[in-house]
Amino acid sequence: MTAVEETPAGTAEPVGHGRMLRKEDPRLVRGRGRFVDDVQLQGMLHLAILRAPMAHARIVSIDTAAAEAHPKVKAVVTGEALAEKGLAWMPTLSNDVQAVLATDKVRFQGQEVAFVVAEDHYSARDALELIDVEYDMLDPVVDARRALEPGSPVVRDDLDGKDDNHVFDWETGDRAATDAVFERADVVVSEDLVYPRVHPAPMETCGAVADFDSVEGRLTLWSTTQAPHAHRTLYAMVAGLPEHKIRVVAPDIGGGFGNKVPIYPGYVCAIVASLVVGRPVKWMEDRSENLVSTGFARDYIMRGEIAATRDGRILGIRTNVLADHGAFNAQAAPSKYPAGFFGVFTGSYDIEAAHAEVTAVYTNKAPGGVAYACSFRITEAVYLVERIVDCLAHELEMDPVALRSKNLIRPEQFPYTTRTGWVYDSGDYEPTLREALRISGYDELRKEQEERRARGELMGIGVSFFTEAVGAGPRKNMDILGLGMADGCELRVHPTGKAVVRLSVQTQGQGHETTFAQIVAEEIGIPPQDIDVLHGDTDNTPFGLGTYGSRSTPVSGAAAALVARKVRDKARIIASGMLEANVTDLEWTKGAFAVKGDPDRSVTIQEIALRAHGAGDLPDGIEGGLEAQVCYNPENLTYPHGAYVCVVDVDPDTAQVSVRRFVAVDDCGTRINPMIIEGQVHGGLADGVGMALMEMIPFDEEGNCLGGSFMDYLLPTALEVPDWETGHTVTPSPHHPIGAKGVGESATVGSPPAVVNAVVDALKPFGVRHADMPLTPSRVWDAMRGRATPS
Ligand code: MCN
Ligand code: CUM
Repeated sequence: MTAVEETPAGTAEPVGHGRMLRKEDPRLVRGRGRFVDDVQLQGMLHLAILRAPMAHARIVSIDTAAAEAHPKVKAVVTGEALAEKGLAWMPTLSNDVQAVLATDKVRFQGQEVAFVVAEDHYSARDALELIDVEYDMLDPVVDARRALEPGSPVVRDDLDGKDDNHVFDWETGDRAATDAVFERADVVVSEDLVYPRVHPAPMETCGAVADFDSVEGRLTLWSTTQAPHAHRTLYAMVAGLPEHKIRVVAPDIGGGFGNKVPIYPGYVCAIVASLVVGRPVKWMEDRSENLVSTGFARDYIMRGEIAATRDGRILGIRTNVLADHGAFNAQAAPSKYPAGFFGVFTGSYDIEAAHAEVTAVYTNKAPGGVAYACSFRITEAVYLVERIVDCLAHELEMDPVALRSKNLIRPEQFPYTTRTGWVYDSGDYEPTLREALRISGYDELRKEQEERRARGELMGIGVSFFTEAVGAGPRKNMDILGLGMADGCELRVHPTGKAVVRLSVQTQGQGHETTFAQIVAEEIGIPPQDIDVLHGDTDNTPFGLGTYGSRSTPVSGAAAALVARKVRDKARIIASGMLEANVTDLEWTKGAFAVKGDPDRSVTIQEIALRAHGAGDLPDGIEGGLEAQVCYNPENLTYPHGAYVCVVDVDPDTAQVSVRRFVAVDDCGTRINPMIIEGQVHGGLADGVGMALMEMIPFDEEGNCLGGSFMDYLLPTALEVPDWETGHTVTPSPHHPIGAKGVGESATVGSPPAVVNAVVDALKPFGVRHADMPLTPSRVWDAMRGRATPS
């Protein structure tokens, strides 16, 4: 990256796409961001939640008398009290219900049991200790593999007639056709792969400030949400408040990574508390509460099988998955996709047949699923296919790059319909792979590896190639709880030629205030510095489903480009009046309309804006003002892809893995701000190294969560990651107005298999073909000694 290409925020160039420092940073780096916890309201009270200390127990009684007697306590609320108002249970994003506060039993360690509202945060916390709950211990179901055994404790006996822990069965692809190609294949390779339970762990935990105005009947909720509009609709449905009387504000958000998609009991408790006490109430969870109780990710136990010819032509892939959904099915995914977009598990390869079946179960663990930069379970899908392809390379004694290269979908096959029915919009895979090999110096690396191996050193090279499906989604087949996944966008150009664009999506660090200004700038020629981006306030932005599944650029970004074009169309008509020329005789150059063949006769967008709002006549039928609104319903998802190469060294004496190099070549179509894209990729690669080597939320046999703090749940730091080496190719999306595809999750999705493939490659001298994440020294040590670590 050269400094010359960068433009400091505040200068007039460049207009439109290109490297530009983030407009949000002056505020954030000066400590002037405003996060939920910064909201201070007159008379505000503080809420703290009492959580279950065990995974599974019946509640016998709750004595709140001592807590209520605490001088600073204003209210103590239990599940029973909520039940009287019909608020003890709330719907989840997956059409299940989840307890706001437990009434009958607690179903996971950390579950919400009661809350206290007090004058300050510390008193609220102190008073929790004064609540006396009598529990009757029950056996928990902790291992998903035992959840369906007869006699297993039933987690969800609250559901009518439920006598097992089954959540759903889902399948995709053609079983018979797949079995047939497996029958005739020369080689079949199977492997059991566990994608462990991990956590998005955003820097800012979840929280809310609820302020109910009983005179106006209006609720204002500041909350850590990635989807303010969708949350508002759900609150209206749950609490029975009229939707126009609810305002959800998401101010600055300190990272989301999917963690802030669901509605958590804490938000609902804050709302109830404000309704009951008649004062504003703040709830902010601490780090342990966040790790123990909020949306986890992954927890997929997969069996992968791949069939191929002896010379490395992949014929089919099939897989069988056991998904641990925890105590409530609260995962976020479009309604018709109970396993998210796992259906893209055939990856980037042109194969003959594929089949997958997924069974989901309840266990006594925190609910969630999907979250953590996952593109709706594509993380699991990509890990499966990229690991199993490496296992095949191992069996065939073939170079993993050569094997991939031989099977990649070819450019002329796009749009490509996969064997499970996904239509990849565009792609040109081979150049992306070649670019990654070029940057990494792949052939040289293999030579070096040979030399090192001869000296007894353990160097590994891992490759992954991924295709993602992002930008949910076309209304015809995608919704969340019945809400179509479209996004609105509104653009107002002021008389002086400055503009405000209002989005339905919600940045949590992705830089929307910058890139969306750039998208609009590119279309109407107003410099991005002159365009403010408003988002995160349902009173001031059009409806839309929010930010997750890397959908902002594919959906809302398209809306931003189209709304700008709509304004430009109107500007053209006004310009024709100003220039006394026919609209068809006008030419658009960035920022101005000129008469064709007479470039001196031109008007800038700023001049047009002034005329649009000013005195004097406008062309017939044209109303004043320069504003527009659109709602964009995507035609298809966008399918970014990438090729990654990871180089690791494993210490033969300690089994410690160190990531020496990581090369990432991403293709997200048209690039709006390359610097922000690189930032997104850097962050995602760190996620990937973290998951591959250190992150996991484990449980003991009693269901105690063993990953409840950053002492136990390890996140990668600058010490564990290398200097990232990034590159790119550009294959525009044919259906997106500016050809852009999403990129926010690409690196998190694509990098874990590259790291694991590298570690397994390093262990080749020991005959290792697979080892499960996270590849901690003890697991690598076990793998070197031919022992499986239970996972
Ligand atoms: N971008 C671009 N050109 C493209 C594609 C994207 O310049 N062709 C820019 C976008 O304009 C935007 C950013 O890259 O500023 C990410 O865009 P996109 O891929 O559309 O993803 P979203 O904005 O929808 O962000 C969501 C995605 C998800 S789902 C997770 S999870 C994740 C991620 O973003 N969480 C993040 N990246 C994160 N980054 C930060 N800092 N914090 C999080 O919580
Ligand atoms: Cu699945 S994490 Mo992101 O889609 O918010």
